[in-house]
Amino acid sequence: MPDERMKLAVQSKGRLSDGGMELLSKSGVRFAYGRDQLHRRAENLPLDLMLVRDDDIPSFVAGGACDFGIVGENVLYEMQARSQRYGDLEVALPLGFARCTLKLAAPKSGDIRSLADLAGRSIATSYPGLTRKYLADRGIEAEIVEMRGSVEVAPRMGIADAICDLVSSGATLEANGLAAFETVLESEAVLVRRATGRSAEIDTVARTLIERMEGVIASAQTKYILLNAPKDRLAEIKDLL
Ligand code: PRT
Ligand code: ZN
Repeated sequence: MPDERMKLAVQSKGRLSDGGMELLSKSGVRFAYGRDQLHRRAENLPLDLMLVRDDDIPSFVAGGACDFGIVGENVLYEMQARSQRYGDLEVALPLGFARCTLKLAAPKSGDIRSLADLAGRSIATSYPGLTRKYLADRGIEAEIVEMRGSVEVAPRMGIADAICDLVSSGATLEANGLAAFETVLESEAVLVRRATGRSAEIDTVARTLIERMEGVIASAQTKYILLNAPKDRLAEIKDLL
């Protein structure tokens, strides 16, 4: 097809949408203003955004409705742990934002302090696939209680003995009297794609976008510092930096 456009799924509203739109903007992609809640059309690249819930992104990319998506590794690997349908998805580029950690945590006042203490106990989580696999790989048998949200209140409400949830600052755990004791997954936003089955034309557009994103990410990780200093103390300053 002569006018094929790359379709990229981005979260419509939430922690991934601002970071995703900022990265696209810094990568030089300009979008036409429009009232459409679901689509944004790039003006200077053959690229269309599809604005959706983050949980639907792996499914849209796996099914071919979109070519690429911006999603948290936590959601991507959870879907892959749940179903073979997502087996063909791969990370095209780690994006360096929306960093968080999936952690096992339990009430500070209780008797669960380590992985071994979870044997025979119950764990509330929105990540049953990842939690189940993590425990099974380590030979721990525990009951998984699946919850859609507010996982941190489960122990206090007597729903489960422990939780497995995303943590960034740790404030939510602290406010609920919980302490983390094990890291299940370190996560960041990633650009995801199918390993196979894209046209050469879409891959050319994707390569351009990925190269620009790499440039933006690399420059965000370096700092340009100007300072006045005595020459004879340069070695000392370099050590400090
Ligand atoms: O509506 P939609 O389904 O699209 O959005 P959502 O509500 O599912 O997702 P959203 O926007 O909350 O998060 C999107 C993605 O951001 C997640 O899938 C992660 O990849 C990433 N992310 C980064 C986080 C956090 N940090 C985070 N702290 N997602 C959720 N949290 C929650 C966590 O679940 C817990 O409730 O924040 C709380 C803990 O935060 P702290 O700072 O108190 O530790
Ligand atoms: Zn979601």
